[in-house]
Amino acid sequence: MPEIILHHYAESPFAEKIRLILGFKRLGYRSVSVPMMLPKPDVIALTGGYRRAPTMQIGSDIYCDTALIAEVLERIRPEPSLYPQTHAATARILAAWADQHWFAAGVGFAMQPEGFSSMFGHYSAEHRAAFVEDRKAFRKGAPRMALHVATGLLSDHLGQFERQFSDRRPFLLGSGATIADFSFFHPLWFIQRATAVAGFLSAWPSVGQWMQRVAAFGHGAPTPLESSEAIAIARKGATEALAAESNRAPGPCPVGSSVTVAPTDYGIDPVAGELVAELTNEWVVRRTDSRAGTVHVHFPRTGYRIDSA
Ligand SMILES: N[C@@H](CCC(=O)N[C@@H](CS)C(=O)NCC(=O)O)C(=O)O
Repeated sequence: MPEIILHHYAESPFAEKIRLILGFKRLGYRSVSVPMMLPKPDVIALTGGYRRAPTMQIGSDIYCDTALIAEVLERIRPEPSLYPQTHAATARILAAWADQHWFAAGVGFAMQPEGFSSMFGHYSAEHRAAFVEDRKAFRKGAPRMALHVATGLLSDHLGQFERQFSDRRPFLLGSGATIADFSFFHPLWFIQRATAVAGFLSAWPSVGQWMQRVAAFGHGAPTPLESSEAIAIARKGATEALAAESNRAPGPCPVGSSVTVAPTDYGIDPVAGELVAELTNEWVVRRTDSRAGTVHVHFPRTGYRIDSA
């Protein structure tokens, strides 16, 4: 079993998605606590520019984006599956929709002024102001979902889930949890943490019970690790063997060329390096860092762009 290192912070909804998947799969992992805003020098040493949370590290391989991290965890521990054959496509596509639009609605709702104060009230005024500035720059150019739009979307879809749960299914797609449950859960978890506005969710009690079932998966078995130790592990570790030819899917840039890869939605800081593999839904970029040594940074293709450098 490879040693899994999760770089994350407590308040991050996407990190909560992965912590719960680690619990669902009953996996142990090393837990590195990262800052919730820039500067993040130890994260950047590993990724080369990608600053979003969480990231996952195995030796000298760094995996960006929870969609890819979930696929890698499935490879490591196939059972219980996040993508059971009967729902494999539906669950993945629902999860992708939720990570984009349901997340935007969850943040739009939770971050209304009272929600923001209840979630971040324990931080100093300076920390709160710095956080607001950090997120403005992070989301520059990305549309923000207005509160009334977020409230309308959440209310409509939560009502639909509530009615569907009347058939007593325990999870969104039936008897077992899938990736869709984790992706629909984490934006609602974010709302729960904004205690001043969390009462909104009580209108949908069956959804609340489903949330308890998902939360009950827990967070797996973390043991703490310093970020400097994670960098040392990357420096002396090995990268995983690249996937077989049969799994490869040529894209716009030739393997071996210098490229940049960046998210297409927000936090669009590019990572530069040599493209070493193009898989069906994964790009692998090799880069060398003065502290972390030579690493392979992995991205999903969906939601990311690649350009010749
Ligand atoms: N599509 C990405 C989204 C990740 C994301 O937006 N993470 C948030 C935290 S929940 C983030 O990085 N915020 C800025 C930061 O933490 O620096 C994924 O699935 O991993």
